[in-house]
Amino acid sequence: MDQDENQLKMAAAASAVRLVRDGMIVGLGSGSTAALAVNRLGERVKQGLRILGIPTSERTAAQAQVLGIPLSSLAEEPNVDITIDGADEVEEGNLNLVKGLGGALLREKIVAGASTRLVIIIHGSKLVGRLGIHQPVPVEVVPFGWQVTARHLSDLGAKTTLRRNPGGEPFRSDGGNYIVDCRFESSASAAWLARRLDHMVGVVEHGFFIGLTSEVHVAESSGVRILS
Ligand code: DER
Repeated sequence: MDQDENQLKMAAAASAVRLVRDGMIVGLGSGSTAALAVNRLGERVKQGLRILGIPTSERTAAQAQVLGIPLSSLAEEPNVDITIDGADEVEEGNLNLVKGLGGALLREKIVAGASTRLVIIIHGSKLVGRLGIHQPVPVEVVPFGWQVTARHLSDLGAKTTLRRNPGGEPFRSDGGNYIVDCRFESSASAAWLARRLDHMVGVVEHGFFIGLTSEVHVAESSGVRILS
């Protein structure tokens, strides 16, 4: 990552973390931009901020523990005040998202859905006119019969690739599932595709986040713009 991009990610992260107040239950996102927000929250906790974090991945949980951020779970705290997370693409106009290139989409979506306020932090190049054109849409699938599920995804118009680790074995999510990255070449809308994926057998969850976002903090060289 170049220095400029990192600076932008830090600016977006800092802008969102300013919204966190004493006593809040805070969803902790996953990915490199969310990790910068977790770092900033860790600094504020050291200065006396009292929060409980709900991590969206094992990696984020480990990071928060090292930083001394007290953690809880949705079992104990089912109502999350604010979640700060990154995104792979944000559609201008409706703030629908594609998430999951980091592989944590299922827990991210569960925490997002339990949150009063979902704040997305990105740099400007992630704003798009239409979702799924530049990045594939990650779809988390049950390993059993994944080839059949991939065929259903192809029938929906996707060019599918099973995500693999550098060693060649299939990538597994924190939940032990596979991820099929889908490039949709049809002109179908994200909302329509999301509804079809919601009902596809073998699909655990997909990376379209429709109607969940409260606001997006977009860092650009001119400053941080807030879209809501
Ligand atoms: O949702 C995700 O998995 C994403 O990859 C996301 O949070 C963005 O990650 P990034 O900040 O590392 O680009």
